[in-house]
Amino acid sequence: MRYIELRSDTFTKPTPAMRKAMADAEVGDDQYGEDPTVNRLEKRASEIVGKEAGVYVPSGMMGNLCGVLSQTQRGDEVVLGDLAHIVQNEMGACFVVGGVVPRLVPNRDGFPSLDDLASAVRPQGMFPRTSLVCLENSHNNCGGAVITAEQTKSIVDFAHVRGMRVHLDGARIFNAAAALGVEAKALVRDVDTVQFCFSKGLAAPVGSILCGDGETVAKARRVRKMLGGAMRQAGVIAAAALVGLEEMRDRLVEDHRNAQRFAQGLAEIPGVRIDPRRAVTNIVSFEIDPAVMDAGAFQKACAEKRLRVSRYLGNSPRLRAVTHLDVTRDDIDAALEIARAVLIGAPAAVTAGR
Ligand code: TLP
Repeated sequence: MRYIELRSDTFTKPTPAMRKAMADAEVGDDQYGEDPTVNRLEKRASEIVGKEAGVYVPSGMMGNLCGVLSQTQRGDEVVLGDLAHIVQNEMGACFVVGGVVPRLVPNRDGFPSLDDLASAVRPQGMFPRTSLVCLENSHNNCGGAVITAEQTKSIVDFAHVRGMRVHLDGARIFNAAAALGVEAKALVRDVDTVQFCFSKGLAAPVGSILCGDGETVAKARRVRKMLGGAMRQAGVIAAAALVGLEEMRDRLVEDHRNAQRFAQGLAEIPGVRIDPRRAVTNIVSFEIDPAVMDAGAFQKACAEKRLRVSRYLGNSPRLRAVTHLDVTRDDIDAALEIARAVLIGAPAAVTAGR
């Protein structure tokens, strides 16, 4: 019996079309710029998001690292929302490896307010230089919240007049675009760099890309190599990413419908705390009333019934369910049955050994 896998959209398996494309991929040495499939992916991906150039990287984390390190110097400050994936989930890589200092502002529904930003930017003089602002769309740790092109522009305008650049962690930018009913291009038009992932909703097995102007991407290519990430016959994996890019964007709305169905179903289960209106993309964030059951115990009991959900930030009371290609509407209904059975069968305040 299979699991209903809602821990992440990173769990998708390559489709038959992806496997065929991988088997047939034309390859070369990417470090010499001679892998035709990687070159095609970089060209097509940058075209789709309306940027001049792109560099294929093994992971979203490396995309963020390349984006941040190619636009900052050691000792610079980088303004980030306190719930940003870069801050919470990336081992502090930008700060440790890049030597930049995080200047955190509160995340308000997925993006920092202009007032918070204004107070984060240092006056010139004996202070660190604030050179970069990072945004995230959709926002993982804010339950898949999205920011509009106008909201993005207001932050970018603010940053640019102060000489700062803006990097967007767009790991799930196509989910944000689908939720807002706009092209991804519109959402990234104003930012200087954007990284997005092929390995999440687009269902490819490996890889992300950093896109931006030619000069910044050329710098990022050097950063990628410094990080140990220049690749050789990467066309084998880039081929699957190309299939994801062309075939998966239009179906993300289905994942969003499933997420909404799950959120609404959860809202009807006593003991679940959720506002289904906030599930606008493929991420559902919810809590279990601790008087009914501890979040860890709920997660464990669900897993025993073959439903897997994840826990935000390792051990927070918030749980996360992510829909994707390998989750059907029937799976969602079955998942709701499991959640209901676990909670209704729960003796008061069950706690899991952590
Ligand atoms: N996020 C993963 C986990 O790390 C939490 C997931 O399952 O959602 N930016 C954002 C907004 C992300 O959600 C992720 C992955 C990344 C960057 C990093 O991508 P990878 O895992 O490819 O390095």
